[in-house]
Amino acid sequence: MKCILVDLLSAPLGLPTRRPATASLALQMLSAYSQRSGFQSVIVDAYSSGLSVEETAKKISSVKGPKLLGFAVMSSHVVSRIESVLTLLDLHACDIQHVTLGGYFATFNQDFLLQRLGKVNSVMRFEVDQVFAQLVSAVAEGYDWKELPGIAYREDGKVTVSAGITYPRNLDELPLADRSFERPDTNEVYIQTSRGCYGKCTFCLNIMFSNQEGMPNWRFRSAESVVDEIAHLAKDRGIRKYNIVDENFLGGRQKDARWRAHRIADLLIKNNLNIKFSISCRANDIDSDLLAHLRDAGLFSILLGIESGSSGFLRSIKKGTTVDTNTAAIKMVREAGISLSLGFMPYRPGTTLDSLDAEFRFLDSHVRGARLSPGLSQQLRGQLWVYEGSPEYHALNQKGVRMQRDANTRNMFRYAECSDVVTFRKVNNTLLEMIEAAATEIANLQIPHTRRMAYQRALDDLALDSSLGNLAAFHRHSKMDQSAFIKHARHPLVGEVSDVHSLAQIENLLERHGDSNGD
Ligand code: B12
Ligand code: SF4
Repeated sequence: MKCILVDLLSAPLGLPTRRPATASLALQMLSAYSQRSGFQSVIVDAYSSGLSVEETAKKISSVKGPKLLGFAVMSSHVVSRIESVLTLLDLHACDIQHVTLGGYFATFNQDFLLQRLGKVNSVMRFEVDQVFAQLVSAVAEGYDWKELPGIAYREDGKVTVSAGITYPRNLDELPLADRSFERPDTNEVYIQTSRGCYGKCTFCLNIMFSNQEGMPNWRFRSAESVVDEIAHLAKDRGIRKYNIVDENFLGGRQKDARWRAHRIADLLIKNNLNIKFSISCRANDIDSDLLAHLRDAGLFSILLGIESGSSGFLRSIKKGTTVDTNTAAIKMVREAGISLSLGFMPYRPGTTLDSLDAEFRFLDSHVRGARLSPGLSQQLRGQLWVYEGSPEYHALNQKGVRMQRDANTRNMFRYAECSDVVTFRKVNNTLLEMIEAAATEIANLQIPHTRRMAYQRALDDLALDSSLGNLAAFHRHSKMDQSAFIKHARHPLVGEVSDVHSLAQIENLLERHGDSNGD
């Protein structure tokens, strides 16, 4: 029995998603586990290689012998593609004996998926590392896979979910990701060093996924295991850039978590690996010493869930940080010369023009001129997504906020917004999207890095200035004539960006408006 694991090309959700550097880490980990259990596996990485539905189906059918076919379902966007691939495949002729799905979206939407995709036999929920290998073995040997924990399937016309969830407690016991299907020229990979988070943010899907009763809410690999994997990839394959996918790399302020982070830095430096890596963490967990140590070991970018400049909102989402902690963290990251990525959501239930103004001003005061990745326009249009079943979803329900299932994403809910905000947002986001399009063009320019950074900062300033300017204009016009605002909202420079058709024009434009200052 072979397993074929497929990651399909997906369309982005509101935010631009570049094609990933490599195949899904989840599939690489499942592949490694099934190989350890004695099964061969093949990863069809349609997403990062840009394969069409037809090419994907062709590749699947070219694998010989009895097979179990698995699709990664990270978001709803791949569902119609999975449907198309399955329509093209004659499962019987291809000797595919079982089709399964797994991943974030699959975990919370088993009923929808099993009802819509008739050729799918099962949905594997939550972290299924060991259970996936057990499914492959059950299908190969013909024993009852429906007894496996956390598996959903159709029975008597209904969707049934088997009891239990098995989570790996000790991540060092998991086999290392199978990277044999990565393109040989890959210079950037995803890597996981921990799972879960001790936070209690009411909107967070990650903790609904990774934190289960009876399990520590943050599980981690040892520093030695992490650095051994990196050392192997750096020395044998020359890979220089590592995107650490952990929700919370630092894991908290307790001794063992901090010790691990320092130890990872020590080992990276001692091994002289000369790599770069990015992390996500909470603002209240960083300090200057740790940041400097990690930076010296190669840390180049941090994603901080700042979310807002309003203490009331931070309290309401149970962020567990204050505005002061957040601003101190931003300052430390800037001073350390590390690139900053912000989780920020000015648009949320209850947003008003005044709250937007306060949020934009927060960005103006604390991140203008910072080395941001991605650019500021994404923070200026950030939105709180309400996931079905999250504490935020229940809280809004209790408050009687009107919510509606989002047809596109399915497990997210839209909430009523004030009409002024809806109008403002529509116009301002259009302008911000134009800026993002210009930023994408600049990212592809063959120019020195420092020049690219200067351009990026100029666009960030532009995004901020336009948003603040538009908001002020909207305040002036909204009561009188909203259509006048829509017509006049264009910041002159943004108007120019939208007319830009060539890269040379972008260069000229930004030069005329000056490179930005900043750190
Ligand atoms: C890295 C990442 C990406 C990368 C993926 C690169 C790649 N080649 O895989 C990029 C940037 C491309 C990306 C894109 C998107 N992402 Co993303 N991403 C992540 C992130 C940070 C890590 C995922 C990861 O690798 N985890 C490590 C692996 C080992 O864990 P895992 O994926 O959970 O896999 C386990 C199980 O889920 C299961 N499993 C997973 N796949 C499969 C498949 C089968 C067959 C089986 C049986 C089991 C199984 O087994 C694995 C082992 O236990 C997560 C957040 C997080 N910290 O987890 C968000 C996250 C998964 N992404 C999310 C979203 C929304 C998106 C986008 C829609 C964003 C966009 N703007 O377009 C797209 C959709 C992509 C798609 N194909 O559908 C959401 C999903 C929310 C939801 N759907 O309910 C998350 C949770 C972030 C968030 N909190 O909002 N993403
Ligand atoms: S800090 Fe991040 S990962 Fe942790 S609970 Fe909050 S949103 Fe989720």
